[in-house]
Amino acid sequence: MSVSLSRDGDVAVILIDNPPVNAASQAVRAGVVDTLATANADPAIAAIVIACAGKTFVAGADVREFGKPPVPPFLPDVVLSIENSAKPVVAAVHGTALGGGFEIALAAHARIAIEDASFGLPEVKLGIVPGAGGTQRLPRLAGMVTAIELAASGRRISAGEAQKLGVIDRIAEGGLIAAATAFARELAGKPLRRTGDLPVRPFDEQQAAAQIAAADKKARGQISPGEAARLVRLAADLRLSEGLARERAKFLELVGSEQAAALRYVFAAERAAGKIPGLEDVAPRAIGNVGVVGAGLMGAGIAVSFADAGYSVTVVERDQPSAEAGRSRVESLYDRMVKSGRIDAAGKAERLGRMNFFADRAALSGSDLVIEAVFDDLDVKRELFSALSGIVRPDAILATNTSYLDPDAIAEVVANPQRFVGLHFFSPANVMRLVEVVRTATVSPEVLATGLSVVKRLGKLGVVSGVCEGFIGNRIFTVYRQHCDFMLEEGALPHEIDAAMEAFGFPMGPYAVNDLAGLDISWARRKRNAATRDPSERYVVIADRLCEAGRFGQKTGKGYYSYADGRKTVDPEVTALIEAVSREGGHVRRSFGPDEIVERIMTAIVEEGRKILDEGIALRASDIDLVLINGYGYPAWRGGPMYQAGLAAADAQ
Ligand code: T1G
Repeated sequence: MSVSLSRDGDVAVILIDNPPVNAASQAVRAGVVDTLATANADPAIAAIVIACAGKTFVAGADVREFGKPPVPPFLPDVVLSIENSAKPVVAAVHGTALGGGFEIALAAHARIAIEDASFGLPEVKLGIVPGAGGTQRLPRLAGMVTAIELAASGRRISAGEAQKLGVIDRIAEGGLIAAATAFARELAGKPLRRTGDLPVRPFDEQQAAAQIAAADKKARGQISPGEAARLVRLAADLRLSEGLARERAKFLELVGSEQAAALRYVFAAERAAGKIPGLEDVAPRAIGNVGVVGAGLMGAGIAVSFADAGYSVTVVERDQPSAEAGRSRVESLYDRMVKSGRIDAAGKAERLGRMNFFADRAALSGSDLVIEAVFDDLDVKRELFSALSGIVRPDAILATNTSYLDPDAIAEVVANPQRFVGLHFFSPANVMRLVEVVRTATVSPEVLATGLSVVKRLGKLGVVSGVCEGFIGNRIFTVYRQHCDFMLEEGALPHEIDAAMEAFGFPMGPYAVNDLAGLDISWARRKRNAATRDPSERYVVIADRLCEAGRFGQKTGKGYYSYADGRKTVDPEVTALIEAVSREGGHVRRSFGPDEIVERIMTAIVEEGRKILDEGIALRASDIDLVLINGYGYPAWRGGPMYQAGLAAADAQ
């Protein structure tokens, strides 16, 4: 039974039970309509509670029904039957009330939740808009400007924020169902407050318009965020029925769109990424204390990620001044979060309270997992892991964050190398979702499963990669950059390539990214590898020439672009240098249009992706797309290069 009805005196409790996330499947929708009708027809019932069993309130429409012919009752009708119930309906929320789940709660006459419940309209992340009243009811409770931002971003809000906004009425102290039942009983016999009848409170037109414009700009070519924002704005101008009709029409239009299909693929790909053949029955180990060696930019970001997820964190640096510098780097990360409103001062103190900073590696002796983010040099890493082997417990997991070194060469110095794994974070580590979980030759299934489980608890996306130079992401990004440099030699200019890739949907073009990261880092690597470079391979010297001229990017005020007075501008010196290198290479320069630039790059990426699949470095093509989306800003609403080449559709079903 997906939906059951029980009675607690004069209150009916409708309980939805559709594991794993109580998605609003057809059976759930029909069950809610039937039990609601039964409760309304029962003279002994004065009020109604809608609640869910299992780990969460309804987490949305059943995404597995998308792309199939819709079967009634449709969710908007279910939601209307709740709002039009003659008896008060209280939504009792735990876990995540998302999408259609939130819309069910919004249509109830009151809402009560437990402290750690959350609410959101993530439909835009699936390339659609809320389709069961969310765009019309949320502004009637939360206010116009907030509702626009929430619908366009898909952001989740906590029960506390929801209560502050007036979206929920109470936070349950003690048992949720009991509290909801008592609340429903209080409402019995009183006039019903129907959300749809509430007016939209006066709001600042300019702020609303600015939020809508921001939604379009931030979407970088994705349609749904701006459409959701504009639907919310309509709630102030139209009657509820008209607004609902407009919302439904837009939902039906977008649900069949290419962008929605691509984003559903990405949703399925993310869930497939965590399913590793052979690990189905392997239980990950419980991890309590995490040691982080190195508190530079990367190490500090990693330490913050673990503290944010509730782990206790032991940070170790080489000496006391460095440990103090690491602590202040972490504090400044938290100060920025407090400033942005992401956490409050108490949240900062709570997280910092979970972190300790030392200058002595012996402090790691009690850690369950130790990860390092020290200088990416093999000798430095080998010395560290050899020392750690004698400090941590024999079963403590040891992880390297290396980007380019061979983890198996590090594993050689690790006692019990089956407990050694790669966890390759992307910078800034406390922001970027992607972590490549690198499967070394010796890692045990339990440690690999634990690595994936830890990454998931960090709220990040773990993708398993085999061992090769650069793993999945940097290996593909290296090829991407090579082909950009080839085009520079053949006639294109940095700003043309950047403009083409930004129009395609990347937040930044490759040359602007390089100037931001600094050209000197990869220059040092190229110089380290110069002796072993294959002379038959085409090598472009443009970047070396820029570095030789001291043009390291933003940090030196000039790189591929110049940054005089902080503005990025095309630099004729760079154009002249590129033309000189072209002449030296005997190239006849020609112009490149944006479509050819994108086509050339995508072809190269897909070609490298095929090799990565053939070599078994990636388990499935959709993993490659996830790495590019979550590590390099590839626009998710396009699905990914492998998806677009028709190589991944089947992988992530
Ligand atoms: N429908 C069907 N299955 C779902 C699902 C959904 N909405 N959400 C999750 N699952 C499955 C998932 O595939 C996996 O299955 C299992 O549940 C655990 O998921 C009209 C139209 C709820 C926060 O976008 O954000 O409502 O792989 O690994 O990490 O306006 O799932 O085990 O077989 O992610 O604990 C809007 C999407 C839909 C929410 C739980 N709702 N889901 O995270 O578990 S559109 C969403 C999530 C909509 C209305 C519109 C997360 C979660 P399997 P999981 P988790």
